[in-house]
Amino acid sequence: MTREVKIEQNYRAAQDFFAHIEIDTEKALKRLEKFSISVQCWQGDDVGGFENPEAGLSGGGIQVTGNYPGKARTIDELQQDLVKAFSLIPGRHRLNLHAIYGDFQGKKVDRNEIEPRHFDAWVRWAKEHRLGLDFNATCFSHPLADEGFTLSNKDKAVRDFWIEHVKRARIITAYFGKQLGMPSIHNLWIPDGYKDIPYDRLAPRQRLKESLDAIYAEKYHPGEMKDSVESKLFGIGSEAYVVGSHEFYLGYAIKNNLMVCLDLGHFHPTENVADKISSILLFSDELMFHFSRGLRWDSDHITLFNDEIAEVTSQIVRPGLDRRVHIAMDFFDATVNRVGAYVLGVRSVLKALLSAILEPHTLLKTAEESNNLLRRLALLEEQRIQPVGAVWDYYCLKKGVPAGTSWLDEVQKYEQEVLSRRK
Ligand code: RNT
Ligand code: ZN
Repeated sequence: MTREVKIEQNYRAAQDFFAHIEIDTEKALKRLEKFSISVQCWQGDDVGGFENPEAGLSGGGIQVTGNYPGKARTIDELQQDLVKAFSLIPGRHRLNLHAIYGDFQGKKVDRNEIEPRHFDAWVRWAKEHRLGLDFNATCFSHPLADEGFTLSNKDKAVRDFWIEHVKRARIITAYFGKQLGMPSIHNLWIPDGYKDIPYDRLAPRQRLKESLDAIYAEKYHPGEMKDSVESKLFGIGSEAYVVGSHEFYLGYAIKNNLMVCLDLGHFHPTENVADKISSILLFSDELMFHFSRGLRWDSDHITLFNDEIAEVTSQIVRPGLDRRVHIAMDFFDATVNRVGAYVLGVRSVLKALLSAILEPHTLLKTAEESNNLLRRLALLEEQRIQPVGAVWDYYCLKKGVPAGTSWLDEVQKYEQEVLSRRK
């Protein structure tokens, strides 16, 4: 029996099983297909970017470790790697760019000089591959970020430089949206904070608020561009104080009609980030996520289908918030094949979404409504061993991408034929 036939057979059995818990797997797959994940360009080259090929990541509370061979060094290489990664991920997704990934053609273009034309190579590529685009200002890895403060810097000239950068980043984002005929999201994260205990926690936040007011004074059509702001609990070199905390941005976003961006690695390790969705969305139309995996002090390990992702995806899927929650990926690991990291990370999120869609929703609701709390708990527990994998493999088969772990062979082949030749 061929593997395809086996997958089909397993799927039919799973379909029957899920029908008994009142779940239609065909409908479930149609729902899964509509999730469009924004894939981070920066896993492909360790957040290096193309401003200055010699320089790597510097400053700014994020760090990439590892030196696995074969990282992308040019736009062409990164695009080639992304095409490979997308070919192993079922569904139609998006690319999330950072401002340092422009096509600067060997010229020095400072952050306060970037223009839409520097990103035309990406727009053309996105159109060719039918991908959406999102964007991020890059407020790190720059001499004016080295002292750890950008938009909240004491020096007005430094603040103005970064305000101009973010304004331009929003112009580029709106340009993407217009070019592609669908909204593009601009996310803002800044590294500002202190390594050690501050005396004054208020003044930097006041300055950040003023800088944001200057940036977001410009309004764009939501059909072209939407904004999100990303908080953080602490970073490397900002252990004692981060200006853009969760409370800061939650307040700012709700007052100014922006989205918050919840990065799963930016909260206390035991904090339930999934629980925030149903509260925030009562006061805000939409919400953005950076799916990541926090591990001790690091916030950016490759996503896996772990308990946290399962809870978050359930909190999106159960109340039907599929269109109001935007999912972007944010991890960077340079110790493994980078293309494989993309594939593993995004597929794990899709699996979690599928598993959430395949929960016995009607049975769970009935149990809860009738106060049968033991039944509710038992149903949730049983979900752990339901044949979600059979439905997933079938989905991969239908989408023409490898099922199971057979994508690893493709990644290995690509490493031999392409990545290992990059010296
Ligand atoms: C950093 C934030 C931010 C970055 C990217 C590269 O802690 O998570 O989102 O990872 O902008
Ligand atoms: Zn993030």
